[in-house]
Amino acid sequence: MEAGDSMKIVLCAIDAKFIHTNAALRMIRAACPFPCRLLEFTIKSAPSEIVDAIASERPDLVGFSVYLWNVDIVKTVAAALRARCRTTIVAGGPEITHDAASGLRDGTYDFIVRGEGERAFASLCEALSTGSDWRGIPNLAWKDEAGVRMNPIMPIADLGSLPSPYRSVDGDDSLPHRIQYLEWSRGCPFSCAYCLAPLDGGVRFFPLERVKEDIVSLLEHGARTFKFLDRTFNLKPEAASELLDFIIDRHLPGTVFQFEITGDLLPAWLIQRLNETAPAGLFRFEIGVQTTNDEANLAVDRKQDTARLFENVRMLVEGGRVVIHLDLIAGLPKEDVASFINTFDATFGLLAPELQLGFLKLLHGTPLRRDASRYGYEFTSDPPYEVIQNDCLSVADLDRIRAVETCLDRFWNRGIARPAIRMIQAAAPSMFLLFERLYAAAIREGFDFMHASLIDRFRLLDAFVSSEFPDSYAMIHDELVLDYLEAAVVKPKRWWPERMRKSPMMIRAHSADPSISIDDYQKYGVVIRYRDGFAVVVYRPSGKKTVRFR
Ligand code: B12
Ligand code: SF4
Repeated sequence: MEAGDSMKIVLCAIDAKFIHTNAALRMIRAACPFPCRLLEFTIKSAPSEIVDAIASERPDLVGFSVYLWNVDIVKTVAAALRARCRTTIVAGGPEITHDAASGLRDGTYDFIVRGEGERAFASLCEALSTGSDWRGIPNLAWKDEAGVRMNPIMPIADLGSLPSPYRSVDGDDSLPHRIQYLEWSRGCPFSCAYCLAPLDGGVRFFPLERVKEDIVSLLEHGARTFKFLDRTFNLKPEAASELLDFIIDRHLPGTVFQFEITGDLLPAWLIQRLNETAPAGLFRFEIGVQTTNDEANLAVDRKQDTARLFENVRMLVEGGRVVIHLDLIAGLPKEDVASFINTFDATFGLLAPELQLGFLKLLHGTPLRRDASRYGYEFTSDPPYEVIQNDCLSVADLDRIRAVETCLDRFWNRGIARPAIRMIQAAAPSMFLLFERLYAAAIREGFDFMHASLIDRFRLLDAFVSSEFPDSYAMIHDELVLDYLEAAVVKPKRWWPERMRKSPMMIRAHSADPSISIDDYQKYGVVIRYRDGFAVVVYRPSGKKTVRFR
């Protein structure tokens, strides 16, 4: 490329799955003075397909966005591209920001942009196109004869000056099917030692009005699932409430907005307001509990008022309007297996509809990775750098936690047998130990966690409950059968032995709820004994309905 020419730029995103979108490259494209072609793939795409697509654009410069989930495939693609055509290769993103030297030393990338990329990328493209000196551009790293050079990272102070990527989304047919990532703020005021957010350069906000305009524009273009990337959306509760009210006002049927919330910072008035005004299912709050062990929190510099956090979550779960997703991390320093069992049992007891049990990752750039030897950490050398063991949690302990995570994910988080599991939880001293025994029973039975059908899952649970809770089995069994019928979309196969004479039961059901015709009861109904009466689930083509009667 000659100095003065307009540059041909390709930006390449490789997402974890199709439903995700790469927000970083959309922001970078919007801020770049040259037109950029955004090519988006997933980690399942074949590297050769990605290389072909990029090379066919004959780009002067290619920008890759590098995260933990795509660092390997990006490297493969970049190396193949370098062998195939002459192009400048630039990389940025959290996985390369804190490991820039290795990406430059092996020659994969010509430039790395550390930290926020909008300004640095725009300046680099301008400098390359005019042939001017790029050595002074903040955030830029490169390699020359003297070795790797890294300019200091300068956070963008005035986020409002960055153009929005969401005002020209015409013609993007994928909008309704993918998550749209929105930003109101960047950075986090807290300093959890396992997290990258504290390194992002302090909390800064985009103007609220701009965020509202982005929402309106995306809704108009068919987007329905949104996630705010703010590390703590509720940092300014009054303004957050204003934004939530705006969304309540403007949302369309089927829209979902997700937020990361710091649970102990939620004021009671805001919870109350949401419980009164939020349409059920419109908002999903992801709340990090991580651990209830104060010593572990102290070790990772995480400030958390667990009592307050639990109280707030309880209010939200009881309110039933906002979908609550809680996160736990196994493998934090000072948390042995006994402590983790306490953390799990207490958190599960909140009965939030989603509880995600994650395993600690020792991310490049984090204080915990630097201090790893102090806590005896061993972790995978390749991404995702997951804990293998530390000085208080052995490989075997982590295997126990993994077994529990499997049951949690395959039953509770998928909404299978919720009411029955709630009854089990009320009767069990420890859900951790119970899930662990369920896992062992499943393995004995040769149960296939990945591919098990609904009927297999319920059969497993029923047999397990009959051996674990013989005294309350009858009650939990009734609940399991009804849960199963309600989970099925069309009339399902039975797995319980009891049958009843149908006709007289359907006449009784019809007197309890005459809105369904006798014919429909007979044709589409399945009747079961339920508690001290009966229940019929009617699978009419127009919709399913449950009728309880005595
Ligand atoms: C969305 C998201 C996901 C999505 C995937 C999204 C996708 N496109 O496929 C999902 C939910 C799948 C996911 C999963 C995980 N994630 Co995640 N995720 C995020 C999240 C919330 C948003 C990323 C984002 O878009 N940010 C907004 C943009 C604007 O900021 P940015 O990414 O930092 O980009 C800026 C700069 O980095 C730079 N930049 C970025 N790309 C480029 C490219 C060029 C050319 C240039 C010049 C600059 C540049 O400029 C950008 C604008 O300033 C971040 C946290 C956050 N709020 O950022 C975590 C984050 C990226 N995830 C993280 C982690 C640890 C995980 C998991 C391991 C968590 C887990 N389950 O244990 C998994 C791994 C998944 C896997 N399959 O292996 C870590 C960091 C990982 C890393 N080093 O890459 C983050 C930072 C959260 C944290 N703990 O701090 N994640
Ligand atoms: S874990 Fe959450 S609260 Fe802690 S530093 Fe990261 S984003 Fe902030």
